[in-house]
Amino acid sequence: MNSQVTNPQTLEWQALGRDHHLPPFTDYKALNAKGARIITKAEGVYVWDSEGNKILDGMAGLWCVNVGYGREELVQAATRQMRELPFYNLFFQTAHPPAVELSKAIADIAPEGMNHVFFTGSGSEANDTVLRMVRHYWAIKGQPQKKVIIGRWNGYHGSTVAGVSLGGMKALHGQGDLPIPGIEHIAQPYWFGEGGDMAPAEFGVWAAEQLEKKILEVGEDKIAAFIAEPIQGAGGVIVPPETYWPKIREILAKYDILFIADEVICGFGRTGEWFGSQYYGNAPDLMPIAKGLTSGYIPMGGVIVRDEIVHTLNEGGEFYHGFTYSGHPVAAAVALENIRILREEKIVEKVKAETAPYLQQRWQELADHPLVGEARGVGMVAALELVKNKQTRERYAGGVGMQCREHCFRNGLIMRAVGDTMIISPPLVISKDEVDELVTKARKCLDLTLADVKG
Ligand code: PXG
Repeated sequence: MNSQVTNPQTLEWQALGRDHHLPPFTDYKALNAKGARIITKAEGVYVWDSEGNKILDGMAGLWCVNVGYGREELVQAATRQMRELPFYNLFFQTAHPPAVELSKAIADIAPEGMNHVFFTGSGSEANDTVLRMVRHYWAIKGQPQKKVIIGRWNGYHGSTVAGVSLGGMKALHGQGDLPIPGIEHIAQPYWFGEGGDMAPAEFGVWAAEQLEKKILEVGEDKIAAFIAEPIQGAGGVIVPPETYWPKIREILAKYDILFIADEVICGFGRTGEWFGSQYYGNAPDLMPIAKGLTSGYIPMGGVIVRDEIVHTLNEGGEFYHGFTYSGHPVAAAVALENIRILREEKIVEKVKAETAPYLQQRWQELADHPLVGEARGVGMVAALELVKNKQTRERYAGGVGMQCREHCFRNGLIMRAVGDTMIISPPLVISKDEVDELVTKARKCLDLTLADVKG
């Protein structure tokens, strides 16, 4: 990117980054060779870089800016709260209005029977909380041997020790000697990548049956919980075949284990329902949340907990767990205002009735592109599988996803690449005109990528 730099400040910021900053999920040597793209401001569904380029943010930041950029109400909410009470902790039998009022606001939109929230600073901390909470729950119930948590290969639950362990990304496991003991993984419901000769419906049942197989292998008496994202996000927007969740529900009903639905991406309207679990008709016991909770304006996460678990925790004495910033008053005030905006502007309803059907219809048009093996999506998330051969699903050797992503950036669109799966998750407030712009730019970048490989 240095070759296109015209603003001397860009070079300065890149140098500061190179000399002092260790950014997350980054190959430092590779980044330092070219310099980071510097994002300086944002409004609506657009961000601007330090070179003045206006870019449509097809990823809502990092799956989180649900109400879009530039919402003055959120700025005001944070400012008011900083003046009134910038910090107080919730340890040692204290509370403050934003934390308890936010708990109620979340209970109002959460599935039936989920009326309490434990707050954290992030989605990763939410999953660390979940791990300790479910093991503590079974210990209180006199079954301390129920410790094992079953996750899925290629699931993503964060970057802390528990998050990486619960997640099923082998590259992450390879750094830091993870997973920790007591975590098992089963196949993901990724038909396009792993369905082989099975039809999607058949593969969905097969993938769900892996849960029962694992339960029987490990022993129900040793299993604390099953954790899954309703739709895998970071793994590549993996929308399970329609048969998957009904079969999982059937299996969960047979065994005495808890169900954790990681709603960090699917929560707060992404699917056109408040939570992905509601979209699929699932009834989890615990739901880690983050991202869309504050639309990313300020860090905050949490775990929404089913009443029965809360009743048990009530009998267990002190739960020795919490973070300095659990329920931080400024974050809670922003989250409250964010939920108020989502509700009053009927943003989730609008996604369901208007913009998501439109986005999905326009997205499907990309399926006719020679590079696209599958176009899929739900609500405001979608994916394209880039292939060499549409029939056999054969990929290009060496991959084309990163090339496509680069073309997108250069042409004013942020679309992510997970291998050769291109993914989007735009702000929920994207208009139909902006959807048109997104799809037009995506097609142009597919053309440019195809031209590269045809050379
Ligand atoms: N659960 C899920 C389902 C997530 O997507 C986390 C937990 C962890 O949240 P925090 O707030 O600790 O980051 C996430 C985060 C990507 C990407 O590459 C996705 C996430 C984070 C960073 C990168 O798509 N999701």
